[in-house]
Amino acid sequence: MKIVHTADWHIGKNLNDYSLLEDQKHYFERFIKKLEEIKPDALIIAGDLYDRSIPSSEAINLLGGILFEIVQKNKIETFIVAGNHDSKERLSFGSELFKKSGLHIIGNITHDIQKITFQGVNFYLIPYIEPHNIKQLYPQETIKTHDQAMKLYTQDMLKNLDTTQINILVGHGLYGGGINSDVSVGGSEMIDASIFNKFDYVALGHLHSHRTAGSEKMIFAGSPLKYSIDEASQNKSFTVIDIVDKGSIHTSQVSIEPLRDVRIIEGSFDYLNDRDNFENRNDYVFMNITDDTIVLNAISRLKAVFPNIIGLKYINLNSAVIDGFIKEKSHVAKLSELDLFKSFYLDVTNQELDEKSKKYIQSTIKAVKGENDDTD
Ligand SMILES: [Mn+2]
Repeated sequence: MKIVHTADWHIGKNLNDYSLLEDQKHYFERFIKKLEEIKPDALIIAGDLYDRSIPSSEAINLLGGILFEIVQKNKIETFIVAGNHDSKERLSFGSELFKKSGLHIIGNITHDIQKITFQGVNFYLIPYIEPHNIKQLYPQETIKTHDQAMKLYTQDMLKNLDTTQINILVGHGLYGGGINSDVSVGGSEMIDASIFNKFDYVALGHLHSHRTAGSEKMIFAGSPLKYSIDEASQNKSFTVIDIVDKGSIHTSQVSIEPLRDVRIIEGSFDYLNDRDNFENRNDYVFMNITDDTIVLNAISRLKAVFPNIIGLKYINLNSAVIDGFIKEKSHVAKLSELDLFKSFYLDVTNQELDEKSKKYIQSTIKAVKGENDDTD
């Protein structure tokens, strides 16, 4: 059996002020083409399908279209659990109906863990859980951490696990802590992944980089695209699991070229501001500016070269320069809103605010502050 494992789609996500919907459309067109080549029997999406618990209509339409292509047109049995970004209830809409089409969505947390046997392989599906979700099922127990919650929630399932069969666990959360784990984050959200040692494969979501959570068969698929500047250096991929038989399971990674990359570039303002120095200027770029003085309106000037700039940082400013800048601007705290705007206008345009505009700004300020407008 061949299974594709992916997670953390975050459909509808914005990167700073930019909607990534176009990037996601581009990605998933290619993703579906890859599935048509790979021809997996099953697809696992391990949580965080949407970026928000109430997704936009554009995001819902995009996901609906993708799932139709995968489940209906390509007949790939699809297993989905809700992540912490998804609304469990909303994601569960129609799930009973969809089952018959080969789409299994587990959003709500039920007393018994959902087990679906498909082509002789058992899929155990656990959505993202918070301790209070499990407290509702076991009111008499004291549950403080995610680890305690998961141990309690899975104890019956683990007791009854038939280890002569092929068992796959699907989960979303901060699993890790094993000897071979790349995940060494502490805190109350951490779940000891070793409780799933007896599974043949553990398909995880939550962490956005591809990595293991305790052993090479416990894998975070990672997000399809770079969703923050912290992910700029990550290689994005999805995982293909080839199950020959129990004890013979192989995994490999498949990458898709994004419409726009997310990357960090470094140089002097003059270097960064010269379009001839760069290709792929539509990428989402963060600038590390090496100048030791502040450049006026740097971000709006750089936006002309890099329309999707997501931020900048001066990495060589010495504290004397910063102190001077703060001192120079320290009077602004004492200015009235109108004087503040006048000073801003002068900074940006090099012109004084004219009388007509001044009146307009005055009445706008009053309106915002909820005062009566008596300027007319
Ligand atoms: Mn998550």
